[in-house]
Amino acid sequence: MALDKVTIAALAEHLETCELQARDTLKITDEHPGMDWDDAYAIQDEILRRKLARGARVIGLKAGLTSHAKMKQMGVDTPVFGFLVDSFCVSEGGEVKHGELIHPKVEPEICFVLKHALKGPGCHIGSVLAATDFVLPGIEVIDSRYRDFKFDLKSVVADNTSAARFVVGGRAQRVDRLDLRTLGVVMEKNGEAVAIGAGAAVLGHPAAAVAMLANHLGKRGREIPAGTMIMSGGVTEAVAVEAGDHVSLRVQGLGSVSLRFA
Ligand code: OOG
Ligand code: MG
Repeated sequence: MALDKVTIAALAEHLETCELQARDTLKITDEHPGMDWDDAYAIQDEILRRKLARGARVIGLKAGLTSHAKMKQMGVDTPVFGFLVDSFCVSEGGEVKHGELIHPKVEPEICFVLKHALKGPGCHIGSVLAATDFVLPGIEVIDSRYRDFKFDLKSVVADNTSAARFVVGGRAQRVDRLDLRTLGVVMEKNGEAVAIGAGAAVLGHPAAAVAMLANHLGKRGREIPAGTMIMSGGVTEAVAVEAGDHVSLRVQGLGSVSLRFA
């Protein structure tokens, strides 16, 4: 760790205030170039601690930057992990207030719900599939607190990987009836297809993103508990949205899910 506790708490407060007040900021590594990975996750943990202290509940976990399209869009090269709390959750077909966010973008995701806990190290696609109860489609609304979405990996980890809102729904399916690599994904904005892809865009197989998350947590002595919902990361580039936009996602065999921006 390169940062002390006071600095970590101050950066967490700063980033969370930007989130709650929909204000942007410059990436925090500009002021703290020596910040390391442990500092970045410690800031994210402190943001979670602040939310839990105000009564929030963790209702899922996320992997991000798991597809080449996303890595290329953001100019980075490693997946990152974050948390989802109840206040981020939008009901199926529900409304997101655009004014509560800075510059939201939407991305199509394949979501896993576990029936057994997963503990790394050593998790792989097979262990993830064996631990999965079902998969379902989800739209993640990301909203980097950094100006113009300009960040590096440590800054985005500290900012809880741009997590802001999400919706899951459609038709949940067991994984033994699906080939998650060839699963077709179509996201539409106002009735027009804006993102098209297949499951394999996520690390060759979306379950690999969940295995990476389990192995990442394992290094920190943690696990993914049974019952956890995990978003495996945007299949395509993220798409910017404005107030009035309607976004729907159809995933082959998994039905569709939607939300709109007011
Ligand atoms: C970081 C979050 C990326 C994904 O699915 O790739 C993410 C960002 O692009 O702002 O959630
Ligand atoms: Mg995402």
